[in-house]
Amino acid sequence: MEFEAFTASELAAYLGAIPKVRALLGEPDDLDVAEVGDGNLNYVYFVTNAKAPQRSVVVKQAPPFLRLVGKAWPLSCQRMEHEVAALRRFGALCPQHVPKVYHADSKRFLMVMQRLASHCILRQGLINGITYPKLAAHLSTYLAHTLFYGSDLFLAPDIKKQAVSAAVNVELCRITEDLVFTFPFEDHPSNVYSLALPLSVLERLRTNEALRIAAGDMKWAFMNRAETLLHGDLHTGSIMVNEEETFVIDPEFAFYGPMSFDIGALLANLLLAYFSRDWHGRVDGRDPAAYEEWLLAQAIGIWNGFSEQFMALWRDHESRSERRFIGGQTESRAAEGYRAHFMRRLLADTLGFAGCKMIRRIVGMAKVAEITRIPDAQARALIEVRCLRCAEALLVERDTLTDIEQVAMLARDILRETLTHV
Ligand code: SR1
Ligand code: MG
Repeated sequence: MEFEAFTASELAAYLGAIPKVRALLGEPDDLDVAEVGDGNLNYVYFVTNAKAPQRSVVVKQAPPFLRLVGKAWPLSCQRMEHEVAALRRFGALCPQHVPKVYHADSKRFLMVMQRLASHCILRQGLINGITYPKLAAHLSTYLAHTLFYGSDLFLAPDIKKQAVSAAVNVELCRITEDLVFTFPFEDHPSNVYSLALPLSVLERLRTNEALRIAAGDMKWAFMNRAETLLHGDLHTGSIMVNEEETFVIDPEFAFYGPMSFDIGALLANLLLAYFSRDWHGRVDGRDPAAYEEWLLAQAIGIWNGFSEQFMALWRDHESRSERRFIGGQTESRAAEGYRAHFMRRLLADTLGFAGCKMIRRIVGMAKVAEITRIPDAQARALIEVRCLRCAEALLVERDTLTDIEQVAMLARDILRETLTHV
């Protein structure tokens, strides 16, 4: 079927014809429809009963192009099926952190999902300097459960291989391969640089051999290590929060890839918030230091909480299963040794992916609001240079940064450095 964007009345009539959705929303004539999407890919509508505003849903529809660019960048609408399948799978694994899907239509490339009306996008919350007391606990739980239960540590090998094949997501993986791992390291026409960013800093991304090798390793890992079902785009714009709850939305980039890619995306975005805090904090008239430390505490809490819960799920599963990943006579010591080795590698890869994700947000085409909303060109460039220095260190030193506290120290050191060339 050809793609057609709905008018408000068409969408209201469409939803009214789906009994389950009509039961949630009420009569089509009472519905207000507002297009609110500000993401890069899709249309997003809030549909609300004007007489009973608590009766509200989100409708998400994939047009046959990248919204950020328009028809000049065609994309298949089938991406919506990946998103629906991933939301359902993650929702089954971690229902407290994933919005409900009420209805999906693969012919209209849309879905109807739970409206999180009392939550805000985490990126905006971080720009506003809000603390969320349960954030690290919630995100570490989400990561541990989704990453463990999609992997060969839990699934039977035949089921896992079928799942890998069903989740192949060529088009959206290609976007990541290009925009995260390739173009930012080249003089590519899609790159967008802020004007005050020194040329020497850009040059370094292209010529620093250690950095290029590290980024190449991460690209290879992304393309070849089908470890588990990933969210695939887990930045702070894909998370909705309030004081009590945390939801992970928008998994259209889901595919079987390296576990550390999701954790790295989250770490990268916390670090981007960290390095830009000085600006946003001072604009608000607040001392940024306390919030900077809160951001680092989230990074530490997410990694530590994730690794504890992931190991606990792994141990618990093996204690009850006949199938152990590391079996044999020396089973228990070898298994614990392997788990420790596994987590060290996971941290190193997390840092490598975080580095790539930070670099792409500074020099690539799709940026983040905590940086782009800084109107002072010099202040912005200074923050960008710090982000790039941190990203480079994460990539190049990923094997020697062996615990997350060291990463926090690295970030603090870079924030305190006097930069002379901006
Ligand atoms: C061209 S799409 C740009 C970015 O938006 C998404 O959120 C992904 O991060 C993608 O790379
Ligand atoms: Mg998205």
